[in-house]
Amino acid sequence: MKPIFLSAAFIFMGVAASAQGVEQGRKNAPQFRPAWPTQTRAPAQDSGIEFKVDVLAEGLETPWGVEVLPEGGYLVTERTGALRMVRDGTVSEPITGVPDVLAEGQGGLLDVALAPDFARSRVIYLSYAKPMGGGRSSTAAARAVLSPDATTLSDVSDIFVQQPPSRNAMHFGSRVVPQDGYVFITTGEHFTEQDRQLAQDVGTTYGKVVRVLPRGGAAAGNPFDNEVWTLGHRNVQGADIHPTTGALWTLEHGPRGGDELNVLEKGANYGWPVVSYGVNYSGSPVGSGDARASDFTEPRYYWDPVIAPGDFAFYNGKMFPGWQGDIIASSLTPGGLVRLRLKGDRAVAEERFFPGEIRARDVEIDRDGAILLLDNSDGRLLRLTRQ
Ligand SMILES: [Ca+2]
Ligand SMILES: [Ca+2]
Repeated sequence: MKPIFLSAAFIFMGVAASAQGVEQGRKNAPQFRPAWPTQTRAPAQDSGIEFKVDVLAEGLETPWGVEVLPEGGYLVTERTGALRMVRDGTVSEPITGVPDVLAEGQGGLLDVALAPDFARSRVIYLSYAKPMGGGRSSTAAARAVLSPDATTLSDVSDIFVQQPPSRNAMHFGSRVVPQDGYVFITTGEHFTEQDRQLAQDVGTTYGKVVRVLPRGGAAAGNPFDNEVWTLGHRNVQGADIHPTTGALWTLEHGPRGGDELNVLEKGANYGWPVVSYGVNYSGSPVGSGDARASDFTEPRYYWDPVIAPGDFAFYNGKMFPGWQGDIIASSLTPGGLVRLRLKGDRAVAEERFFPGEIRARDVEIDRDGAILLLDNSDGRLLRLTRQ
């Protein structure tokens, strides 16, 4: 492991807490007011943490997902299609048996996650962009069994394939969150004005979070008697289970402004592409031109300008005891880590680390409470510990 050096925590005006949010520039949609004062730009907080950063692996090709193995080591996906093991300073050859992926646009091999009974079953789940013929693709998720020596996948089968396939290799999501008895998979809506409308259509799986059985098929108790759990999402690349309520929380990419933290409730509609706290990349209004409407569930937090969230975790480790239950999110733009202090389901403070220095696609908590980050631009797996 070799250490690298990143600047210390972003400190706002040198004070421990401020009534103002972190320094982040002008809003793209200043006409929108939050539904409550800390729904965006919660007061900045400096927890005084200095990280030591070790490089566990480098030279990875567009790394997208990382997972901690109970026996030590890390599984890492590369968006170009390889699943590898990082252990003791070495990066393995590609693990065989990974499904074919469409590695175009934003597509490719995406997330990797362990089944709750992995220690006994060796079952893992992958999400990926599945080639569907005719230049089309779908977000998909597969179940597989990892060999004891972590060189091979066997018994590989899809548990979810998004419908209908799209010609637009954009906005695939996707994270996989396995639970006992079912698996959550987050998706996207393939970006275009036409495709995004399907985020409101519960007969399709664009712009949805789905809940399926561990071997595929709609889970019992789903709200629409199909795979759909929630609707009205744009491009959901962050997901984790709340440590006390057991609810799935998600982070999704907004347009220009309007990245959202959502608490998922069975059957709820999160509004895209009808309402958004951001505007289209062209500057034109999204949908109705409003940020909210009574039919739609409000985000618990939003960012404008965006943080471009890769993933997040509820912090549960021992290394940073003051952060228990906080949201630790990875940011692609401006980059680095974003920490949200929560009270119930609302944010009360925000902190940033390493903006502009790491294009962080994924974040995980290591077995000892260290924070793992995948640096998407430099192909590195980083481990952050207390200095
Ligand atoms: Ca929304
Ligand atoms: Ca993650």
